[in-house]
Amino acid sequence: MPSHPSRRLPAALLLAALAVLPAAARAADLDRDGLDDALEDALLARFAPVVVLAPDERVRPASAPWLLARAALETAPGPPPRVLQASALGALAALLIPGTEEPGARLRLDAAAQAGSPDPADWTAYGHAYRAADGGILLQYWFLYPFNEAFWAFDHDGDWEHMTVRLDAAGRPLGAWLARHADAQPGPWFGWSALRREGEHPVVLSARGTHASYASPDDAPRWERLCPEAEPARAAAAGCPLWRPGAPGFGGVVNMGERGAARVAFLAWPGRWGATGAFGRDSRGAPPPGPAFQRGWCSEGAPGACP
Ligand SMILES: [Ca+2]
Ligand SMILES: [Ca+2]
Repeated sequence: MPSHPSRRLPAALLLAALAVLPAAARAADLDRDGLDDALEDALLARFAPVVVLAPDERVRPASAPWLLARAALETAPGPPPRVLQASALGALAALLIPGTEEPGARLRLDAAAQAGSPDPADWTAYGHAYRAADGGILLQYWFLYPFNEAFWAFDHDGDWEHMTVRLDAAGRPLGAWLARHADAQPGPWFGWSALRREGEHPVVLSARGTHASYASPDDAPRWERLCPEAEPARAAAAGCPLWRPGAPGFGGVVNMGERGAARVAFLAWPGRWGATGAFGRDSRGAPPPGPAFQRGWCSEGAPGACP
């Protein structure tokens, strides 16, 4: 047993925190990054990817509220620390349980939650739009899979993955970086013409279990298992589930805002998104923190682009 208490406050606290923000989200630049939020939202929807899952994928995507409703929040180890984040989530949690606002805090997922949601209506892509260093705009799409299930030595809860679409100063798409494993800040580059597309939506393949992003079956190392087809109709015919985030029946594209001015409360929470690491063991280090605390968060951004 860990020496620090695990208390269950899943839906009650965390979802209450999530509900705090929408009324304020009507401001033109709520996330204070200098970009009009309506423009951010429109661009994120316009260029959202089509994600092709492996035919035998056992860990499906989820939304943050779906996962938080199926997890306990554990305090950080060590003496009661000071509050580091003043997010709605951190502030609310700190009122109730000192230590939950710390980077060492973490979620503990219900065992059944590791498989993700069987309902595509829960599959939500999380957007992050910000100014690029070259004057364009960058559109990140973060995908939440509750578990990385590949090789036991590398498994962990909280498998946040991402890709980044690059627009030039005129708003034209130039290409995308696809994050995969250690190459995730922002990952290998693919020009727009090198990406398969469905309209203006780039198509990416999500590797089985690891959920790393690839442009085509040939793009992946041999140890990864992908859908053998990247063209959506052929992929569907091959039994590969398709995830079109903004299309009817799916969970949408949610703009998270910026870490210092979040539009969803969970973004500013610095803790880790799970408690299980390699070989199924309890781990404080293997499960990653949320998107805004990963090194790829503001890749290629202009100075001060991500407040
Ligand atoms: Ca903004
Ligand atoms: Ca933004």
